[in-house]
Amino acid sequence: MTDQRKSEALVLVSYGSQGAVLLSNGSRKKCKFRRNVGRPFCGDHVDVARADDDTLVVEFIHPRRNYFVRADERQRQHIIAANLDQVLIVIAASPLPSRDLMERYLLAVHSLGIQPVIVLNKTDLGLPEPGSDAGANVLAHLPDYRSLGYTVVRTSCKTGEGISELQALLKDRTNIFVGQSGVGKSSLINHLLPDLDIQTGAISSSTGKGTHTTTSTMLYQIPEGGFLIDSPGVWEYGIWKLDREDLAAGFVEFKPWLGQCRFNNCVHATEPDCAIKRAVEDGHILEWRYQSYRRLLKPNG
Ligand SMILES: Nc1nc2c(ncn2[C@@H]2O[C@H](COP(=O)(O)OP(=O)(O)OP(=O)(O)O)[C@@H](O)[C@H]2O)c(=O)[nH]1
Ligand SMILES: [Mg+2]
Ligand SMILES: [Zn+2]
Repeated sequence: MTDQRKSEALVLVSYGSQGAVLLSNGSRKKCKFRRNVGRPFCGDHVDVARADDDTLVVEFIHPRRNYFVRADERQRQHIIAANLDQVLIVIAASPLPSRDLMERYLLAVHSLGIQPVIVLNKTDLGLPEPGSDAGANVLAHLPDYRSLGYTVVRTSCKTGEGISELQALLKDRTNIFVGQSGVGKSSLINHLLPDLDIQTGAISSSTGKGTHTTTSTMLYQIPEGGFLIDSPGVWEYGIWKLDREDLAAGFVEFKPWLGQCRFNNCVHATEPDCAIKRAVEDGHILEWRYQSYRRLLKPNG
């Protein structure tokens, strides 16, 4: 390496040993990663240097402010994106959310110390009748999430509902869209950033390929300021093994009662004299949220 000019860059996409970065002059360039430097992820701030053959190489990964992860079946964590200000959890009436999906996402976002935004997309489809289907019930619970203090935005890529409201929430922040496959994350990004040619489900369905359109996490620039990250959809969002405190901390409405149980290691399950259970009985904590907490508690034993 003869040219030692270094510059700061933002990682747009990371494929393991290479990816693409956004340079401070606004250009997007291919970039190689080095094993001894480590793998940068989407949203990472890095220093890059120009090699003899004019390719860029990452020399340093700046410390991460935070990073969003998912866990696989063996509870190993995988970084999806780094340095986020806001996580937008996108759900829709089709495909319906799986049970406890929202609580898993909310726990993950709370663990980053940042605020989630819930986006109900495809409002043009209407809402299913709440009933025995857990997914339909998640949609019916949206007013409850609002009363818990979460921002809930209703959007439609068909009618344009909520797009400008969403735009205002995203501006000047680094945002990531997460959620099940097919809920419309890429479609929303296409609406928000019309100049971007993002592959959407319509393209893949016209070619007869499955519905998993987005295969890698990718960062886009918002012309008015800020960044938007599109992530591949999941069927089930896996959460890692959380300790008792982290789990309860993800349920914001538990807070006033924490520390008031008879046992200080109370997990608010079958223990006597539990302040959380009392709050549920007294109607201060929603029964369905408590049941969700109990289900999430189980894998932790
Ligand atoms: N009716 C309706 N359909 C929508 C809306 N938004 C997206 N879709 C359709 O939903 C399908 C999936 O959209 P995508 O944007 O690819 O979904 P995604 O969340 O990015 O999916 P993955 O990349 O697999 O995670 C496509 O056929 C879209 O046309 C909407 O607001 N209303
Ligand atoms: Mg997508
Ligand atoms: Zn308790």
